[in-house]
Amino acid sequence: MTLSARSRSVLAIVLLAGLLAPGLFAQRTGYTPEEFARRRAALMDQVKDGAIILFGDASVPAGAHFRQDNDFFYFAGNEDLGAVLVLVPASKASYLFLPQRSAREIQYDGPGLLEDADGKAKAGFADVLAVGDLDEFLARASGRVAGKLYVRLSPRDSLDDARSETALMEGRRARSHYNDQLSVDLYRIEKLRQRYPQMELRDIAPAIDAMRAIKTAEEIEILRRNGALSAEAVRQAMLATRPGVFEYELEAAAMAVVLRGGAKGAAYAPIVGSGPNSCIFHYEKNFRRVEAGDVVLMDFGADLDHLAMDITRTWPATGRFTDEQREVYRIVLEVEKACIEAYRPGATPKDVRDHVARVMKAKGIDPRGQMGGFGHGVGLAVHDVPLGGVLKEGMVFAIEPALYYPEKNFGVRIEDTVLITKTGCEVLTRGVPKEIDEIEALMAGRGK
Ligand SMILES: [Mn+2]
Repeated sequence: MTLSARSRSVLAIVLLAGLLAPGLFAQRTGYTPEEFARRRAALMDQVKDGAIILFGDASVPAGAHFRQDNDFFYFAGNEDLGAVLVLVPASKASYLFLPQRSAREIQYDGPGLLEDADGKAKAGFADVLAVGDLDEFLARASGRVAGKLYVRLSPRDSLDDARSETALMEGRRARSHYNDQLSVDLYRIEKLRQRYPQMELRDIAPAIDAMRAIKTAEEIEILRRNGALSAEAVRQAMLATRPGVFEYELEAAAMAVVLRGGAKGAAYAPIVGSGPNSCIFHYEKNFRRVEAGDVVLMDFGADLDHLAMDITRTWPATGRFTDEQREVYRIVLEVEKACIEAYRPGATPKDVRDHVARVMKAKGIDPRGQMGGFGHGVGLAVHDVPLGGVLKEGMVFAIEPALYYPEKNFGVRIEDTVLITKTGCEVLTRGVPKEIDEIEALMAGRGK
């Protein structure tokens, strides 16, 4: 890494960000313990019998903040390493199992829930127990669980991969027989089958997905704040753009805003593609110097309170689109806005496509193959749980039409994250301009 130039620009931008929108940074969001207790009760109401077992993650990835397994966090609200959550619907009781740690481990990593008497009482568990006692607990509970263990048999999702994408990555990893060992999730399933051959293992993921698809009031508050924070981040990247700037400086401008706003980081590796890189869907090297005549395509969102956000904007390096860029930009923008108009409870992908087709026809615009439809859900994962074929109030979607012209060294993608409301949708990421004249006016005022 070229440390000196890079760290100097990060520092300058952090100092700059200190002057901005204090309201956005002074707020705090988060969850109450009651939120997780409500979710556990709702899952037990769906499942009714057996025991539900959810495993937390047991290790911290290298060089990163710890971020708990999504499904475990959604119900446990706990970020201790190596934790296991057990719910017993027959008695409506939930138990958290935690590893017992030495004084030295606690000295290094800080106290967890086992060491926190107040926290234990507030978290609403029937008991917090040592993870070494889990099998004894399950043996004692076997009479009450009717021979059924509900565990996650479907793949996990992660911060930036959907369940299906995790499975895809696992498949790719296993291409070589040197790498085809079972994942920790599959190992746990095998272990449960070996230890409890008399028990029937059932997949809890569909019940979890049905809940995660509809955002709660606390989640909506966090998502609104993340929408505003992530939008401000992209706006600052726009303001920092000029010919000669490095792509990574624009990443730094955005990161400074979201870190200062209390986000754990980006929800995925920030994509800052200038010129030819704007045509690479998941470009994240961000090391090119931006040239006059380029567009910059930035795809960015923060990870705030365990919820992701997803925005893409495309803007001209000089602050003025060329005629050709402007023409393509307008098509993508009109498709995106027509999608937003059509997002309301009850709408299907076909309804959205039909509306886009009608709008484009009325405006005399050839959408060049961009037809709209549904994007992807956004929540604990950037590519969140599957949301089915009909929009419902409380769902959150990213809408992301795009057109790419690699032979002309530019592509345009415009993406907003929206919350489905009673009557339509609320654009959570509206704080960053997308109209051509708004972008050009903002950039005209940015100084040289
Ligand atoms: Mn997206």
